[in-house]
Amino acid sequence: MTEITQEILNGAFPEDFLWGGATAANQIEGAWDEDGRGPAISDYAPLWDHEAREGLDIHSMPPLNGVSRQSLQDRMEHPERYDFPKRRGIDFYHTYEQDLELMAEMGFKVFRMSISWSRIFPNGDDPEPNEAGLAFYDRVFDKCRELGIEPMVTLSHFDMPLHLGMEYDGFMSRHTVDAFATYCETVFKRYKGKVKYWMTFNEINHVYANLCTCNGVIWDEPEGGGNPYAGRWNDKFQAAHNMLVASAKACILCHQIDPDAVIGNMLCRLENYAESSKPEDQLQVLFEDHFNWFFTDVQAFGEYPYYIKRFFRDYGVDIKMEPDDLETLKEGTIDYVSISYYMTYIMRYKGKESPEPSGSLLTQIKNPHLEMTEWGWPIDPVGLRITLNHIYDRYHLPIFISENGSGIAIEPDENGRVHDDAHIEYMKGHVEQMHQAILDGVDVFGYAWWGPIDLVSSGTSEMYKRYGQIHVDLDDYGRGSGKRTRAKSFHYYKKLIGSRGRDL
Ligand code: BGP
Repeated sequence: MTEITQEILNGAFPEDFLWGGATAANQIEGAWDEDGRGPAISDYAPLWDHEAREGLDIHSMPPLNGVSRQSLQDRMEHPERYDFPKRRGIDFYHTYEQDLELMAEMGFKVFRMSISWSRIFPNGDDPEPNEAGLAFYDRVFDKCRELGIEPMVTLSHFDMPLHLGMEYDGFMSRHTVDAFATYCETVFKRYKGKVKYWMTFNEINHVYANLCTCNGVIWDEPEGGGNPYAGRWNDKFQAAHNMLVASAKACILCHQIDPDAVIGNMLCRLENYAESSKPEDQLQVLFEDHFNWFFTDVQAFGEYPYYIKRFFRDYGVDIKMEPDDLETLKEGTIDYVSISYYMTYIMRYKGKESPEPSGSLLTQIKNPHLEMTEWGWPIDPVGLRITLNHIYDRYHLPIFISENGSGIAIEPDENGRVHDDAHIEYMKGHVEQMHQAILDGVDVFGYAWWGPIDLVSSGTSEMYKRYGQIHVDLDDYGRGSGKRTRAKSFHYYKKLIGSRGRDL
């Protein structure tokens, strides 16, 4: 619980506040087949090329990273037809020292990153871990510690060993739950004392609805084409249940192995507004909220919430559980809540008495009061304050903002300078509102900007969608020197951290 001191009343953030940035292995590391790493599904995420994107209605994009078995097989058999930027990342596997030094120069207290599961277990379920993979993360954590940066580690961030997807349908199978638990046990033991903050599945609510690379569920395309992910609520919630059990097992193991460590969830937080004051629009907000809260409710309270039962009944969802699953969920609750927050959403009544989640994470209805990013994401700093209050009110757990930021298309000018004012504006607005939430009494203990160093977009595999305070000279096709440049926002964030948030 944050004590509201005079300093905080005067605009400062708590002294031990964790300022920093967030990344994911599959978006930065590259070195996809080095040192014994096994292939991951994310290695096969192709690039959305610009021309296709120009004429594209952003709302009609297929599910994030969703792959059918046929398209995955095509990618594996014909790699020459595709470009796979996630295989290259930004070469962090080789540049991590220099990159972390730049983050330390900005004053980072925390660096959120993920472990690539297939570096540790190349097939996901090998009898022994891969020592070279384990050693890589030792080097990264040691470097973080040397620089005074706390590593915060996501166990699974849109990433799954290919073998578990192809052979077991990922988290549709309990085999994957066991494999995940073994992987967690291995890394908790190995990095005990080096890593204090863990989190389980990145944006678990995102993963289940859109079935992306993280849960490994790969489905056949329906006869005559179409979206293999549409409907299928029973399968989706079966995989979701298995992931929730896997997440709870990770929490239990973490607490057993390292009592000094803490472990959280990661929720893609959707703050929903009603389009009008019509009661039905408010009802739609309630429905959507339930789907957004659902995963965190299970992870924080250790049980299935009341409202999901109606959805299960109406949509014929009948989850198969192992005898001790409910106990595992009860025992394996989280220590803190972590969220990604990018935007808010407008809800209009869909005319159904029973809720069905939209399955889309892009807002369908434009909010006339908000500006949008170049990628059509509404910018809503006040929404962050509202959302932090809602979360704290519901869970009474400390909150870490594990992602916030805005992607912009920006390149250095002729003098090599990167004038990314839009990043600064975005950060300023959100940090201001985060401070208001702290004054409201919300226990927020850290803030990680998404992509402090430019990285490959998870949604589109572009480099062109840049978030970084550190610009990386690489284009979507991996062309460029890879040179790192301090953008204008680098100096801004450094001043902000140095002044404990006072110098906005
Ligand atoms: C979140 C993911 C991140 C990240 C971010 C920005 O959903 O957890 O991995 O990529 O969104 O999205 P994008 O890369 O599509 O701009």
